[in-house]
Amino acid sequence: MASERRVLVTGITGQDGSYLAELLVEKGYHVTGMVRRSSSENFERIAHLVDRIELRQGDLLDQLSLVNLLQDLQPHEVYNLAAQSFVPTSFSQPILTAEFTALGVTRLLEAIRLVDPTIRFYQASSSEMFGNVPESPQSETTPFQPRSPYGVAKLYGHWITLNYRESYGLFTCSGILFNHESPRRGREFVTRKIAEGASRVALGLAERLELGNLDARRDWGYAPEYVEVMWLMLQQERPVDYVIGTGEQHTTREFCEVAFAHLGLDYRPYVQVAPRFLRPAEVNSLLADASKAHRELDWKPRTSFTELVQIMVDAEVDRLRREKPPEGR
Ligand code: NAP
Ligand code: F7E
Repeated sequence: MASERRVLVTGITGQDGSYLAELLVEKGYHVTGMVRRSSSENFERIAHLVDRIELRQGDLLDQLSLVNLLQDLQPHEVYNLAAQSFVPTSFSQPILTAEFTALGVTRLLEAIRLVDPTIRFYQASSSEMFGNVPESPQSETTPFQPRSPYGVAKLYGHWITLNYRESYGLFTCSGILFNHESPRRGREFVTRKIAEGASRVALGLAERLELGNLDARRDWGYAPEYVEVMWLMLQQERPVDYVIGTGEQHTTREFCEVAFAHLGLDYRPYVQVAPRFLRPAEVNSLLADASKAHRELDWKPRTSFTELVQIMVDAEVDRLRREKPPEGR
């Protein structure tokens, strides 16, 4: 249909991609997700959506696959959520991280410039770009000082997005999103790891949980609310970048405290620090000043920290109960 809005989402198999696809389907878009070829399918997070979206192969490492996709689909909007997004892996695989997370953005922007410069583009920027923060809270004007190859790669993606706006007049936006979590979070990230670990202890499936830095402070929000802002940014008259977060900060220790308490336990006997989970360089403290988004996009987070932890723990308990073999087997 000529009037149908078409959208391409990279990273659709990830946490945010799955929530964004749900939102865009609800809004009536024709949603195409770009997936990379793998020997086995990895569609767990979008299994409930596969009959309502289209999946097409492409890879941020392969320029021609991006050009062909845009030529075939002629999307009105592109959301670039694909990345190597795990900070510790960026220390062990810094070059691959740069290829995906940094250069991948330029490949996509070049494809847009070549195929259709009217396409609106969203780039998934990150609070990790702030790194060693010079001021707190962090807003759109806070200087960047990244502390990981991931943060450096994201900063490249951020600047190139802005440069294509200024140099070629493309409608490109960066959302500088602080940590956002959900039951669909990858299991290696600390919130999901704590939710799963605490649930395992409570169900008698584990005796302890090993973590790294318990004093790191993060501004954690609820992922389904954060994808709303990605869409909102592309509906504005002009392309503008925004910081998105809750404005509230908690330590990983507090996350443990609330998660175990929700299960009727004191976290202290169960949580141990294991040096292998410490990073070569740590971002100690992140806190968002999202007042510009409140003002201009009328966006505010709705789920509190305690509610977020409880949503994640409840989901883990349910999942583990479903997976647990019946008694006597
Ligand atoms: P995620 O769950 O790790 O998902 C990453 C996605 O990228 C997956 O779909 C993955 O596909 C895809 N991908 C990786 N390399 C690719 C490549 N070479 N070509 C095509 N696709 C590739 O990440 P997320 O938490 O949803 O985050 C979404 C985006 O926001 C990421 O760019 C992340 O860096 C950024 N971000 C996240 C947060 C947060 O707190 N979640 C905060 C700020 C920014 P496979 O399934 O094939 O691996
Ligand atoms: O770590 C500490 C760790 O891996 C959070 C990504 O989505 O958000 C995410 O990056 C904090 C860090 O997320 C463990 O040292 C302690 O201080 O959950 P994380 P992250 O590194 O903040 C940003 C905004 C992104 O853009 C990224 O893509 O928790 N921590 N113990 C631990 N972290 C992990 N993973 N595992 C531990 O055992």
